[in-house]
Amino acid sequence: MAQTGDPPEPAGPTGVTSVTSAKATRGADSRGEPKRSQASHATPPQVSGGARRRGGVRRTGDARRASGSQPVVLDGSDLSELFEVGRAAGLDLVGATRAAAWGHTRTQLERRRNLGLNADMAFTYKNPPRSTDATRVVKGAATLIVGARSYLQTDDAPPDPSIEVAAQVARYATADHYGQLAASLERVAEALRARGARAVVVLDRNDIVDREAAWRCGIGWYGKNSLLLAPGFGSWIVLGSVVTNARLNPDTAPVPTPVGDHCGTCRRCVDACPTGAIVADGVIDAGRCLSWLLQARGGFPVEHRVALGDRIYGCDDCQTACPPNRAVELRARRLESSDDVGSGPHRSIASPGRWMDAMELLNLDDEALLDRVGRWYIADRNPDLVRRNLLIVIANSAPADNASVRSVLEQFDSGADPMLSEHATWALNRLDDRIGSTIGSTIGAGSGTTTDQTTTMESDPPPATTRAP
Ligand code: B12
Ligand code: SF4
Ligand code: SF4
Repeated sequence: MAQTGDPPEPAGPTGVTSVTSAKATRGADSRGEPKRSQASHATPPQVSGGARRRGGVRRTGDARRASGSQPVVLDGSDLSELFEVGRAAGLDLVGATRAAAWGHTRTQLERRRNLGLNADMAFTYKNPPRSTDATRVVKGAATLIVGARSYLQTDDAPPDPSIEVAAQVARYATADHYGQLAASLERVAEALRARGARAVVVLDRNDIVDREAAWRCGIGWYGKNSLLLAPGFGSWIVLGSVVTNARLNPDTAPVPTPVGDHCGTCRRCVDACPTGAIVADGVIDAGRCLSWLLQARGGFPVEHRVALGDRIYGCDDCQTACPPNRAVELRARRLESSDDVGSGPHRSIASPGRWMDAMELLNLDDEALLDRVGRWYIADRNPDLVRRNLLIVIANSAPADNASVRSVLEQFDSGADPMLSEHATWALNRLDDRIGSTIGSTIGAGSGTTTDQTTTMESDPPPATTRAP
């Protein structure tokens, strides 16, 4: 069983184990932000991960209770105890850092917003000074205790063959991983409150930039796909924090060392992105990212409809292409087959809800459809945005000559909603084009040419619409 604090390191994607990235060369700023130059493989002292132990929590800490204006002070032993609470409650990794205004992150948000890279997303972009300063969450915030929960899935089963048109859900959305993470962090917050501190759980909202908190705790490194990868867990983790006014004792609970870059010269995620949304190392153009476009209001950009493929919610391509992620998956499968479930990310989650029946969903009424996609972020809870996505998935994946599929699309084509009608028109044209491509390929193959128009279409912009919208 792995000891806490020593999750195994993944092999560097290129065999490079100590690399100074563009980001890593950025030194400490005037606010004393940590340097990103430490390309250390050593697990930082404040991170605790690996095996999740169950059972009671030893009360070994001697945190001073808050009395009047006296702040709660956390020694190293108190932190260990709080980490233990988190692990017992289901966290795979937990770390701590001091709360501070993150000048660099604020600048990044403002810069990317000015460049329009946030598309029309609000989230952390809405108020960068607020989402980069934990004292806006808790008055007098001094510490962040950050937790990560793995959502690695080792069972990547193909869709049930009885589903005529299978729509794919990204792995993070197949179960309530955020809810489970929040519940685990809440146990840590309760333990802090029991010591007299204020403590609030934040995750995946506008409050703070979750990854920066985790990076500062030494939980992982920033990948070129912008995701945070934890040694031994990869990027299959969701992140959240407990913001508290309890202070770290600088002598016994030193600030951790961030994990150095492990990407090296690898660029697999950049190359794998179907829309070229990774526009610079660690920078995503949300206006091209399928994960955002599936959630955004309005029409789905025509130029990215073919690239959407069969995705109905979220996109995992820049993660499945990632060598450290693959290594983590392989290792987890090996552990499963050897019954050694005591170490590493061993949560064996079959993929419930990873594949959905697109035709069935499209036939549901508003209430039933929203019920089926329950936890997903859908702007204004507007079910037509889900239908919009389904129409594209069907256009890309349904058997092109299936009469019943066409008849459903024709109903939307002539329906009252202009957005859905336009997407249905596009879908019917796409089916026509796919039939044309198949015939073209067959003729090409028969005449000895190497034309493969179907393949080309998967990466090229869609053909011009020939049907009147
Ligand atoms: C907005 C948002 C999105 C947007 C934009 C994503 C983006 N990259 O900005 C959209 C909708 C596209 C999105 C998609 C996804 N998201 Co999202 N999203 C968020 C949210 C709400 C805010 C992120 C944010 O503030 N971005 C702003 C920029 C400034 O932050 P950043 O990208 O981290 O920027 C840092 C790096 O650029 C780095 N950096 C700076 N210089 C350099 C230089 C180099 C060389 C490098 C490598 C890095 C680097 O420093 C910056 C910060 O200081 C967070 C939750 C939260 N409250 O934080 C979840 C969050 C980031 N999302 C998450 C997830 C799971 C996803 C998806 C995987 C879901 C899916 N399967 O579809 C995809 C992944 C797409 C991708 N490649 O990013 C997780 C990520 C967990 C992880 N392991 O990193 C988060 C943290 C939610 C959570 N609490 O767990 N998301
Ligand atoms: S989530 Fe998909 S579209 Fe977005 S950056 Fe990753 S691979 Fe590209
Ligand atoms: S695929 Fe991307 S995130 Fe993964 S190691 Fe390579 S460059 Fe880093």
